[in-house]
Amino acid sequence: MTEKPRLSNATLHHLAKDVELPGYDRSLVRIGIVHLGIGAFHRAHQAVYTDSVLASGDNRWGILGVSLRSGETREALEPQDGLYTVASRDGGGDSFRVIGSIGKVLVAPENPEAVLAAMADPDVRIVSLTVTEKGYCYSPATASLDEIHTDIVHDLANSAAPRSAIGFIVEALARRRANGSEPFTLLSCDNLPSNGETLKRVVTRFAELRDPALGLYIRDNVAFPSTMVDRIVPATTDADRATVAQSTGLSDAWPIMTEPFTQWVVEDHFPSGRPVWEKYGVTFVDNVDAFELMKLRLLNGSHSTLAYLGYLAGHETVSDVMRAEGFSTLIEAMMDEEITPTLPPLPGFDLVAYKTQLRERFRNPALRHRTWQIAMDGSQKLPQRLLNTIRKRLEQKKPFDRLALGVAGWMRYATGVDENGKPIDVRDPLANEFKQRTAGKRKANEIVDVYLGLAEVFGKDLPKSQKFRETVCHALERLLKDGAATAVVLS
Ligand code: CS2
Repeated sequence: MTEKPRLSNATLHHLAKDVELPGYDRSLVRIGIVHLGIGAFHRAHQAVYTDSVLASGDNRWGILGVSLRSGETREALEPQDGLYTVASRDGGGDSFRVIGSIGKVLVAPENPEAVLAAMADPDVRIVSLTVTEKGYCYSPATASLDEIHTDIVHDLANSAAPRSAIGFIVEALARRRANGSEPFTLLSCDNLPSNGETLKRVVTRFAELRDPALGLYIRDNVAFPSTMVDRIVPATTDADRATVAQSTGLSDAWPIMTEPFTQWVVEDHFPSGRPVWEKYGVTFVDNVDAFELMKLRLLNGSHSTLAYLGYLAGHETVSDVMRAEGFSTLIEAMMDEEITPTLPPLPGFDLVAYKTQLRERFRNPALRHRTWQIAMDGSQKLPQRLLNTIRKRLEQKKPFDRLALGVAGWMRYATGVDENGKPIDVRDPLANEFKQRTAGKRKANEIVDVYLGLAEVFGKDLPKSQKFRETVCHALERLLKDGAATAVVLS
């Protein structure tokens, strides 16, 4: 195969005819949004909606992306003038769209001052975030700032050269306040319940620790709308790069592979203005909580369960897991019998169709979404995906055996050794802790006790619940005795 020219402003005319293009003059676009955490998810989701707004002629909402860790995204996108391809795939085929909404990418550790200067620019009206659960530097069980987190300790002592998203936000807001410019609106797009409120809690606390007056100013003057975001975005592979080059005619160092489905529900509280995202499919509501709980519990709760049990049963991708015996039945019963009765009502919303569609999305044969990818950071994900649902079931005095099997699957996975005795590459801020604490433990009750000692994950209540302990122990016993594949079939 001959090497295709690289995607850039100058090569757009080489693109295959059916590729959708940013149909606007990119040189006229001004930066109005700074996005922290410019990973694949943002580029598959918010940046696509914003591209449509720019194409409508409103050029105030260009995005400046910030990587808080490595320079990989900048290295991929800079030679491409910020352009990249989004491939939407399902069994019916692929469609390709080149997105132009990202104007520039900064790498925070290289030049924190440049990031702060961008965030302090009065033209910037929104700072959005996809920094993953651990980027909030909080304790997952309580969702309040982890005041002894190394990045938080560092940022409190070095306000002009922060490392964490929280440190950047507070310093930028302090500068805007000192300059007399309006604060920006903060838009959390991570999978956390009441993500706006959570962000407000950690940001305000951090500011208060710096200066109580700044904490009060932020509490009273900055908007933190909550959002529910949804699109499944597997990590890009070299095979994906080859498909994109072949199909579009241009090579792209970091295209995004995703599904056709996309959803964004946002609380409409943007005192400094916002793009007309509603024209392009975004739903604006007064309160997003019911949508967020529905998505976190049904989609992400099922996803994590499929990931841990599926990985242990030897499956590489979610669609492989959905095809294996017993998994689809398990997930359907878990959704209908154990999760749905915990959800607040959403009048007029067709929950049955939503759940059917979710399972179809998990089955999408064109997406290679690895169980290992979803299994990452379980300690940060479990509370909102499975444990809060279980809390509700305990309150209702109803069974939760399938949810408990998901939790036991995580415990088994996080020991770091698979069912064939091979090591698992567990990615989690607490990975070493799991390994050390579970080493040499063989019995289900001993392993469960070790995990229940992690108050930052299980809180203070669950370890005290006899019912919780027993149900998880029973599930883990089955996993240890029969293996995940059989335990799922028998569940
Ligand atoms: C997944 C999510 O990786 C994970 O943990 O469950 O990223 C999921 O694909 C998205 O939330 C879908 O919107």
